[in-house]
Amino acid sequence: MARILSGVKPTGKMTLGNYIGSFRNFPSFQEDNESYIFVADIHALTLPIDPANLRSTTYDVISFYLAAGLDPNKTVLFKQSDIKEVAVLNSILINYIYMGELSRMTQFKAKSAKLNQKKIGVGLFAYPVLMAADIFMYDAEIVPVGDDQIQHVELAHDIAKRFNSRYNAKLLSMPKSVTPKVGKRIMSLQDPLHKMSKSDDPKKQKGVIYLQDSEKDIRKKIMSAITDSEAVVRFDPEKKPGISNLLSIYCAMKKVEISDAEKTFNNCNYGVFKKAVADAVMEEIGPFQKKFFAYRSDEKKLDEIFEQGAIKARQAASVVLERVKKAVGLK
Ligand code: AQP
Repeated sequence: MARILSGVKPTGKMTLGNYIGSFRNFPSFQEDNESYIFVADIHALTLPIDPANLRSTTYDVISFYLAAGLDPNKTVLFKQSDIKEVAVLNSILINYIYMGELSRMTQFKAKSAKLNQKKIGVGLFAYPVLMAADIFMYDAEIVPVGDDQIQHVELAHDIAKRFNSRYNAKLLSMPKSVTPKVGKRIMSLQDPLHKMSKSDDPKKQKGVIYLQDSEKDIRKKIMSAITDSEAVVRFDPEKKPGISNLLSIYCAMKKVEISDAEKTFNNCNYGVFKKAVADAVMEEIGPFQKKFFAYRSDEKKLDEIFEQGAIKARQAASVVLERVKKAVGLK
């Protein structure tokens, strides 16, 4: 039995990348572990976001969690901003991490490069500190994430080591990330060297499968995915990024090995292969979408789940905060 923690930022329409890399995997942890899954709404403020969009997307994310199979009786489901303790822990931790460490974070470099250099928020820079606070707040040891978040979990591990050794006690958990075997980084269908992201600019949206897209749009996006001229279905992310990405999507959906899929599509043309990928996606995403819309239609029920989750999460959080406050001399 381990403590599990993960979350998703409600920053826009969720993508197939978020689904495969992240919340699709959460339910597998809830049977034999203590599982804490949250909507990272404070993290969503690290880049400009419209308030109405943030409110609505917060409900979307919890509905996706429920549709993926998370059960509020087995998993503590909550909203990050409901846990006041995390703000205090964040303010403490921020003194135990160095500017150089944060500057090296790949995600900060990628996201800040897209902004006006004079308007890069401190919140974006310090994002990994709040993420570490989220992890420590519930004594989490396992953090299921996609590939792009591994570096942040490693940093949290380093902060815990430093903090625990400074006070010579086991005050913070030492987290490890877990990523899915296939699909830990789903790439854009139009630009397969870049990650499929929910905040991709509107011109790039043809390369992004949104979980709320219609079947027609999903099929169209897959059928027009960028490939290559070799006409061989083979996994080679360097030489064949488009086909390799489609193979990852197919294997994640069908839960098969890449080598088996390569055999299945041996001698197939790309049109036939793409159709099989689209069928595999719709087989899983079609029923998932129906469940999502059913949960999403009842905001009152979703509020109740958030309220109940916050009570349980704050109980766990207050234990950790007391421990840390005493250790550093705030109590
Ligand atoms: N393309 C992806 N492939 C696999 N996993 C992915 N994740 C995101 N994109 C992919 C995983 O989804 C979880 C939640 O991500 P997040 O919303 O908290 O932030 P993110 O990693 O920054 O995701 P996006 O879609 O790129 O969001 P924006 O555009 O708002 O910054 C994480 O576990 C992530 O690894």
